[in-house]
Amino acid sequence: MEGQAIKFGKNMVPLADTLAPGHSFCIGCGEALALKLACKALGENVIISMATGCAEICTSPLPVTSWRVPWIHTLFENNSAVISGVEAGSKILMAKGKKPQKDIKYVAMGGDGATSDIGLQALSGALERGHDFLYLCWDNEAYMNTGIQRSSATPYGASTTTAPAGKVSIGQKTRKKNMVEIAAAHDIPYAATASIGYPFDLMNKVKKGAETKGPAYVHVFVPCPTGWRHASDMAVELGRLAVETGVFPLYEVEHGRYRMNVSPSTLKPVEEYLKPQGRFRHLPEEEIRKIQEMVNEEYERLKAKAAAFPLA
Ligand SMILES: Cc1ncc(C[n+]2csc(CCOP(=O)(O)OP(=O)(O)O)c2C)c(N)n1
Ligand code: SF4
Repeated sequence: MEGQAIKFGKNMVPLADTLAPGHSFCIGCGEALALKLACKALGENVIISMATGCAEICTSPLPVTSWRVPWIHTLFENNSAVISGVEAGSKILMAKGKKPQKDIKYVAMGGDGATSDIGLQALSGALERGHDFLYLCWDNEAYMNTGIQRSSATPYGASTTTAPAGKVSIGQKTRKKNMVEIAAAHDIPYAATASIGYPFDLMNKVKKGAETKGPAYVHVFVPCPTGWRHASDMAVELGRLAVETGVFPLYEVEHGRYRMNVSPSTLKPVEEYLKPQGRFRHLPEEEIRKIQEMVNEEYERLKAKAAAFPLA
């Protein structure tokens, strides 16, 4: 099945299905959809290391597993160190003429907590050493697996169990850490954002990242009905609205040069994205206005960088 695909409109969908049906993700989970799409794009010749989190727990409840490819469960802290070792070790074996001989892709995956907080040091080390691997971050904007605790990727104003909205607080008071810029600051050959609202763009970026020689990083936006308190049929729509409002722009960075992939002539009001989500429902008008200003400012900054340092 490796390499085979079927036509869907003007796009091709890989037949590879290395994540078997049968898992325990919540109904309507955006992370489950992103994982399925990424696995299709990655194909069969892949070794995956995965930090603890929803994607790990929901695909490997012992004694069963959904994985049809070599897959390693790692700690948060050592995910990128583990894939570095797998890549370096198997390349030495191949140089000595031993199996595996195929063109294997090395992929590490983790949630936003695993990536932007606890696993950041090992990830930075692996990017800096220049290992030939792809890192995929599933960004549902909190530590969801253990009960919706805030992470450094939780956006301003969101209510979580450890930064709850109430009489004395509006919820998260800090701004979302920009992981793509941190990855790109290592001057790696490929860094990008993707969203489940744009599934073909997502698959293309995962494929491109996996085929890049050297380190690649793709940050994937995955709405979470349980943690964001949105309807279970809204994950894909919110994945689109985040892009259309400028909350989560789609772009690529190659050695410091930028390309915006979707740039609407006018952005939709941020309120359209915030309103369907229970985690933002407490926000008064002035806070929504403040979020709109933050989004406008960050979007303009990104556009300026893309204009000043464009990708050919
Ligand atoms: C060092 C460490 N701290 C805490 C935990 C407990 N823990 C397991 S899964 C998890 C949440 C993972 O969150 P994230 O990485 O954002 O992925 P998600 O579940 O949201 O997909 C936590 C805190 C742990 N396993 N290791
Ligand atoms: S908590 Fe959120 S990310 Fe985790 S399985 Fe449920 S919907 Fe998916």
